[in-house]
Formats: sequence, C-alpha cells, structure tokens
Amino acid sequence: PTDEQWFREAVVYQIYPRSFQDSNGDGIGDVRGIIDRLDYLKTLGIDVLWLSPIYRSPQDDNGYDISDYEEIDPVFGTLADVDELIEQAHARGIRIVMDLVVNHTSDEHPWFVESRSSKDNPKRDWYWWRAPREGFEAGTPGAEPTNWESFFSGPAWELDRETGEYYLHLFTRKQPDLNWENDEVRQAVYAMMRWWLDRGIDGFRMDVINMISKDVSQTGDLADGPPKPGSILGDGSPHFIAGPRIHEFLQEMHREVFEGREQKYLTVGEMPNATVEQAVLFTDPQRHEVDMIFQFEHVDLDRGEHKWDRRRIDLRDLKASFGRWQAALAETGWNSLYWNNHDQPRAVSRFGSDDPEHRVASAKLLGTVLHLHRGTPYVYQGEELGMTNMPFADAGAFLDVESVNYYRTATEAGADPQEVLANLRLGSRDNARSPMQWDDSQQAGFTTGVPWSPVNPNYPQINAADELADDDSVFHHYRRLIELRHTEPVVAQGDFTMLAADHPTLYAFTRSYEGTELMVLANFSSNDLEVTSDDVPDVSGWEDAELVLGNLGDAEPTSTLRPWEARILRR
Ligand code: TEU
Ligand code: CA
Repeated sequence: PTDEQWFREAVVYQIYPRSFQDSNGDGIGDVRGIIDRLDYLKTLGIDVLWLSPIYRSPQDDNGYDISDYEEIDPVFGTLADVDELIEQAHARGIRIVMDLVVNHTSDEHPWFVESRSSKDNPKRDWYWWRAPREGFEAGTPGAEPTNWESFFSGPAWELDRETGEYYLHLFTRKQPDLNWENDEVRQAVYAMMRWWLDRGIDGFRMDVINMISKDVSQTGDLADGPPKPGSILGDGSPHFIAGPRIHEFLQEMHREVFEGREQKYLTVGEMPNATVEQAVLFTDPQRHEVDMIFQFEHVDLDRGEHKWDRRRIDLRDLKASFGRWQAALAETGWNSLYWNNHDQPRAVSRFGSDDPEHRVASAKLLGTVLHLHRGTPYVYQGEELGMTNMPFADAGAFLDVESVNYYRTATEAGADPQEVLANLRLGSRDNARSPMQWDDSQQAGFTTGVPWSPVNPNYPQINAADELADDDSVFHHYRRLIELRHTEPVVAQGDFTMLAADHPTLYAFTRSYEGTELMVLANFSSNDLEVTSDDVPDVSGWEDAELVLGNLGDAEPTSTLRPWEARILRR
C-alpha cells in the first residue's frame, strides 16, 4: 500500500485504560501501567494502540464525559506520562490513537458551566438549550422539547431549574451534547485536535461521530421521532444519525486539522446505525472524511425487538452482514473489523463458546475469521487471551451507568427483575470491563490493591503469563494472525469472496491477490462438520492446498472440520 494507506496492513489494539494495568495500587489502571506493558504488546505484534479516554473527567461514563480535553485525569496520570507513553510506544514502532469525544462534553466542562450560567451567556448556543414544550409546565412529564429517549434510559433532555430551559444529552445527563451548528464550537474542537497532533499522537477514534449533525432542516428545529412501543418516549435517531451537515463537518475537520501535515494519521469514526451506503461516502479516500468507520450491524444481530432482548445469532445472518460490508467497500473505502470493544460482551462468550471444552478453539476460530477479512482488525484487550463474560451474581454487581439505569427504569416500569438480570448478564458492557488477566497472582496481576471492578474468577485458568509460555495458546494464535497480515500481502490487499452463504455452521471464504489465493474454513459448532465438494463446490481443487495456519495444531488435510476448527489454506 502507499504510505497514505498504511493502515491497511495494520492491526489496532484497544486499551480500556481503567482496566488494563494499575501501577500504583489504587485499583484503577493508568498510563504508567500501559507503559509497563508495551513489551507485551510488542510481542503480540500490533501496530497501533487506541486508548479509551484518559482526559480529565468526572468519570460518570468512565471518561466519555470530558471536562478538560487538554489535561489527563489524575486517576490515569499526567501529561508527562502520556508524553512518555508516546515516546516509548514510538520507540517500539507502535502508534498511539486517542479517543475523541466531541459529540458531547461533561456538564463540568468550563464550556458547559458557562453555557448554563445564563440565557445570554456567549456560550449559551454551544449546547442545545430549549424551552419546555408548549402547553407544558417545566419539569412535568412530556414537557421535554422533543420525545427523544437517551441511550442510557429516560428522556434525552434535562431541565436546568435556574434558567428554566432544558439541555439535550443523548447519553447521561452529565454528557450534554455540543451544538455543532455553532462555528465557534467546531473551531474549538479543531484547535484541540491540532494540539494533540502536535503532541505526537497518530490519530483519533471518533466517538459517535455520526451524531454531531442534528437535523434542524425539516421544521427549523429539533423534532419528535417515532414513538417507542410501550413508552411515552420516542426514537430521535432519524434526527441525529448522519444529519444533513455530517459530511460537511467531517470534511471541514479534515481540512482544519489534518490537511497539509506530513504524517498520515489514522481516523476511525464510531457510527452506530450506519448503513453500507453511508460507509462508502464516509470512507472514500477522495472525500477526505475518515479512513474507516465502526459500524454495528453484526453486533446488533443478537438483539431482539428491544435493545436488551437477546437471541442466539444465526451464523447465516452473521455471514450475510459481513459479506454485505465486504462487498460494499470492495472498490471504494475500507472496513474496520471487530468482534468486541469496551461496549460489547466478550466475543468468545457471544459468538463462540466459553465452555472450557471449546473456549480456546473457538477464540482462535473467531480471531482467524475476523483477521482474514479485508479491513483493519481491532483487538480488544483480553480478546487475545480468550477472556470471557463475567459471572455476575446479582443486579448489584453491575457498575456501568447504562446497566444501572436500565435495571432501575425497567424494573420500575414493571419488568421481571430476573429477566432484566438475565439480559444484563448477556449484554452488559461490564462484561468487557473486568480487569485484564495478567497472571495467576492475586487480582490477576492487575493491581496490588482493590480493583475498581472485580477480576473474573477464572483468571487462574485464563491469563497472559500462562499463554505467553504456551505456544498453542490463544495469544500465540493472535500473534501469528497479526504476523500473517504483515507478511502475506493477500491478507491486507486481497479480494474477498464469501462461500456457502446458506450453510448454517460453516463460515467459508476466499481471498485472492496477484496469483495467491487463500481459503478460510471455519466450523462454528461443537460438532464435527464434513466439508465436501457436494455441499460446498468451491472446496474442490483445494484438497492439496497448503495449511498456512490452523487452530487445532495437529490438523490433517481431511474433509472433516472438528468442533470449532478453523483453517487457513493457501494455493
Ligand atoms: O458508544 C456509543 C454507542 O452508541 C453504544 O455503543 C453505547 O455504548 C451504548 O451501548 C448504546 O446503547 C460510545 C462509547 O463507545 C461509549 O463507551 C460511550 O458510553 C458513548 O459513546 C458515549 O460517549
Ligand atoms: Ca492506578
């Protein structure tokens, strides 16, 4: 690839700093902890680190509520620590990408403190302030300016009693939405981004960036969305997902922040509800918006009617989704590839099997399938160990604001607490946020103190120290997958063709580039699977192909895939 496209050969590792490594015994992971683990990451072979937010923050949403963009929160360290992290990472050939959370700030950010201080404050218009709905008294149900529900339960509007107006918050009430219609807001954000680039970072992961353009074009103002079944609240997303000025804003950002700089930075936009058509526009290099987006289609497949209802994923749906995204971005644009992050349950528990009998094989299978797609793979901390969901004892075990709010509002509205608990066990973001399992010492080597979130009790069986010492571990399998992307051009550059789309348990595809062809065969089940050319015509001609990498070590070139077996073949 050209220098411009270096990210096509790269693998990104996501760190959730709070849960990665504590260096001072206060129970919270920190920047020094990350520095101490750089050699581990170097061994894994990743190219880029993306850090979830470490800026100054009241931590209402674990740092996604920022009160100073140019300071580090004391729980994570200092700017000097970050400078050292950048230097130490660069010395190992690892780039650093920071989270950029600019759809909203904290309500404790000086911008918002000023904005809320009076109706005629110069920063009033930096946020979305609106009078109560006509005919309603401020503070009464239904008085909110629109019927939008927040992502974290309840109305997306909070009344400020002092000025008698509501402000918009798509997430918690401590995360007021910035008004991107205001030029000064945009310029302030761009200045802050330049400040970080000047400090030496290598790009941004942009939080809910497709929500920054709110639609005021229809009625001249924000408007009600379709009602949500069984609720007085509505779905505001048609009015804030990929709004009318989204492409303009991203192009302006590119001009104001990145253009004219020597380095090619990495930009990835987190975009819930994004469609493939939008993705082509967002990631077309000619348009100068972002390099790639995080889309949510595959991680929404096990959602039922309500966001929290869960159902088992049908592999055919999963393949249809991946296949559609691969096809749509084959010529123009680029995919990001991920199974999990700090907002999603653990991949092996969700798409594989965390039964001890199948955990290692299925974790490796998932890595194999994902990393062999066309796009840039993201590894979420602990995924490379096959870390699993947490065994939450009861409702009191959940710490995340989304889970806590959901439990409260759902049970208050009359839902069966046992059902709500079951949904949370499967779907809570807390699953991803338990501390990294480094070794079998107390608290899994994460902290010498009391961890802010309990360590998964399975750490004696699942930890980095054991996996580093075991050449057959999930860790070493991920290391080999990453190495393969670096050494075999077809992995980064090749075309993608999905095979056997209707097969219920076989995930199969080919990649091809300049005369090299790879085939990936993966058995998404706990039973043996016969793969013959009768069922899958494309396998004929591959009988004698070379096994590049399998996940069960002693693979024979037979036509039977064992439970959760995955093979990469080359010819
Ligand atoms: O998440 C945005 C988002 O829409 C979801 O993934 C969210 O986590 C939730 O599950 C919606 O129901 C981003 C961040 O990744 C997340 O951690 C933040 O809480 C959120 O934005 C607000 O900044
Ligand atoms: Ca600490």
